[in-house]
Parts: sequence; C-alpha cells; structure tokens
Amino acid sequence: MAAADDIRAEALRLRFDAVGFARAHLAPEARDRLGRFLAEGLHGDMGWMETRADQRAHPQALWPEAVSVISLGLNYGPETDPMESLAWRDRGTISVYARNRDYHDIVKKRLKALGQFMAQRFKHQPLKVFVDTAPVMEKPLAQQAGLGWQGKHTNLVSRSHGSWLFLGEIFTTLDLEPDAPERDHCGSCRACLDVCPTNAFPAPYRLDARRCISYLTIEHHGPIPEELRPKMGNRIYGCDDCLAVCPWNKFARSHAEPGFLPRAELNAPRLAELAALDDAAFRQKFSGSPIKRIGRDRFIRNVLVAIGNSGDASLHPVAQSLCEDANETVADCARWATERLAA
Ligand code: B12
Ligand code: SF4
Ligand code: SF4
Repeated sequence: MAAADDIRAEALRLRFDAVGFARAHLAPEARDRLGRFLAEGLHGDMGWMETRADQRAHPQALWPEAVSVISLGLNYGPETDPMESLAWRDRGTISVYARNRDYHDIVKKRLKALGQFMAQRFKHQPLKVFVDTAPVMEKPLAQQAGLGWQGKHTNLVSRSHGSWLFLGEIFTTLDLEPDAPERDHCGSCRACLDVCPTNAFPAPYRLDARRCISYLTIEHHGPIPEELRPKMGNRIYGCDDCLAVCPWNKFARSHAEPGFLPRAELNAPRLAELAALDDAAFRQKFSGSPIKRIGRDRFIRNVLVAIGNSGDASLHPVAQSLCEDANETVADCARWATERLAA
C-alpha cells in the first residue's frame, strides 16, 4: 500500500472522519489575507496572532523540515438544533463545542496515536502534531488537502459534515501525494452572513473578530463594548449561529463521540445558578471543559450580559447581588444588567 493510503486507513480506524494531504506550503492568497486581517486590527486583543504571524503564514517557518501536511477532521455534529435555547431567556446558551469535554484533548490523543503509528511504520521520518493552539492556518491547509472549503462564514465547510468539523494536523518529512483542493460551493447563498447577530462580517469570507460573540465571550478580557451587549442575547460561551444555518449541514450526521455528548447541566443552564458560582465552584463545575479556561470572572461577565438581556424581572436581584463584586468588570456588567432590567 502507498504511504498515503496506509495513513488514511489508520486515521479512519482511529475514528477521524476526514483526512487529506497537502504540501507544507500555503497559497500566497491565504498569507496575504492573514496579513490584511492583522493590519486592519480585526483580531482585536488576540495579540498572539501577530507575534508568530510569520510562522502562521509559512508552515516551513514553523518547522523547516516539513514536506507534507496531513489534515484531519473530527465530526462534532450536534443531535439537536444548537439555536433552540436562544429563545429561553432565563437560560444560557453554550456553543455546541463546549457542552462537554475539551475537544483539544480528544483530537490531540488521536493525532498522537496516528503519529505513533507513523513513527513505527516509517522509521526516521520526524513529525509534529498540531491542534488549534500552534501558529498554523488550519482552515486554508484543510482546504488545500481537500477536506472542504472556507465558506463565507470563514470556517471550513465539508460536503459530508457541513460546518461541524474540528481540525488538526500532522506535519511530516514524508513526501505524500497531495489531494486535490476542494473548491467553493457557497454559490449565491448568504445565510451565515445574514444571521449574524452582531454584523461581524464586513464582507463575505471576512470576519471582524472584535464583533464576533465567540471572541467577545471567550477571548476578550475586560468589559464587553456596551453597544454589542444587547445583540448577544443569552449566548454565554461562543456562538454557533453562522455555522448552524449553513444549508450544507443537511448532509451532516450527528457525532459518535461520547466525549462530545452534552453534559446535562451544560445544556441551557439556568442563569441564576451560574451567577452564584464563586471561583472554587466555577472550577469544579467546569473541570475538563473548555469553559474552565476563561476563568470565573470572564464567565460571570458573560452570564450578566445574558441576564441583562433576559427581560426577566426575577433576575434583577441576582444582578444586583453582583454590583459590588471584587472584580471590576463583573461589577460593571452587573450594574449594566440591573439598570437594564429596571428600565
Ligand atoms: C483565531 C480563531 C478564532 C477567532 C477568529 C476567527 C476567524 N475566522 O479568524 C474567533 C475567536 C472569533 C474564533 C471563533 C470561532 N472559532 Co476559531 N479559531 C481561530 C484560530 C486559532 C485561528 C484562525 C485564523 O487563522 N484566523 C485568521 C484569519 C485571517 O484566517 P481565516 O479565518 O482563515 O481567514 C481567511 C478568510 O478570511 C479568507 N478570505 C478572505 N477574503 C477572502 C475572499 C475570498 C473570495 C475567499 C475565498 C477567502 C477569503 O482567507 C483568509 C485566510 O485563509 C483557528 C485555529 C487555527 N490555528 O487555525 C480556530 C478555528 C478556526 N476555530 C474554530 C471554531 C470551531 C470556532 C467557532 C465555531 C467556535 C464557536 N462555536 O464559538 C467560532 C466561529 C466564528 C467564525 N465565524 O469564524 C475551528 C473551525 C473548524 C472549521 N471547520 O473551520 C478552528 C479551525 C479550530 C479547530 N482546530 O478546529 N476563532
Ligand atoms: S459565531 Fe456568531 S457572532 Fe461570530 S460571526 Fe458567527 S454568527 Fe456572528
Ligand atoms: S451558509 Fe451559505 S454562504 Fe455561509 S458557508 Fe454555508 S453555504 Fe456558504
């Protein structure tokens, strides 16, 4: 069997849902667009995107020996409509990817298993595994490897899995036959652009992260700009709207990964209960979940935005009880929510 066939078969045996091969080289357009994204400041306070931009734009600047990239996708297609709980005002909506275990752990474990297989099968061929945290442009590489195309919402869309693929890569010194890149199948559709609650797309295929609820609730430190708060509804961690409305999801199947099954208490949790979490209770509740990463203060800030948007007078005392919180961002958001509910 050719090396690529061998690796593909093992990746599928390890329960990856998509696998493809590309040269360890990004098309110049992807590099230029990254440069423009950063130059226009669309990354907000994600300063880490700038500091290693050269490595992000050039896989061989990250690892000079890399010859090929193996791009891998793991399906996390939800069983129920991710937008259903947006209407439940006294509850919070947590994005699909964060309703149970941290996907980084699950993807990395499988990447390492595939890496071990390759190390045994192809001796003296070094490799490196990456998922999300390294300066790698995962989406354009996945498109080059034929896994899907970057839709107008900027994420990778697959003809078999819709918008619901996590991505990971193995860089290798093996010279693997590249797959044909996938082409764009968005056509005249603009469902993802039109649904975005905060108008975060200045144009198709371009995202202003500073307006994206995923950025505001997960990456952004400090107070959330006041003009955006009312548009966030009850989204307290991430956002799935632009992914969920994509018509290509009709080909998606729900995932078969027990680690992605929603934990009952993270499925539309009650805002009043979340607002009562202190640091220790927060860490205990979100142990093993990606949510733990943002810490209690940022999380309670998000919960208070949702409380302010709830229109539910019974949550007024909950917001009021946090107006003197030791964290100034929490206290500021509590005052905002209290005023909004009193109005
Ligand atoms: C930074 C980041 C974010 C930021 C910025 C997102 C962004 N679109 O840039 C924020 C915090 C907002 C974010 C949010 C989310 N993220 Co994120 N994020 C990343 C990260 C770390 C880097 C992405 C990046 O390089 N951005 C920089 C910009 C310049 O790159 P780009 O998006 O590829 O931009 C391209 C387009 O703009 C395009 N382009 C521009 N103009 C034009 C014109 C034409 C005609 C065309 C065709 C293309 C085009 O070219 C650019 C370069 O390819 C990646 C992991 C990684 N290392 O790649 C995960 C990643 C992209 N995120 C992921 C996920 C799941 C999400 C969320 C769905 C999470 C959630 N539910 O809340 C949301 C989705 C929001 C959205 N619509 O993008 C997944 C996406 C999987 C997939 N199938 O694509 C990734 C790949 C992580 C992973 N390993 O699985 N994320
Ligand atoms: S994740 Fe939500 S806020 Fe961000 S671009 Fe998509 S729809 Fe807009
Ligand atoms: S919703 Fe439409 S425009 Fe957006 S990514 Fe899907 S097919 Fe493309």
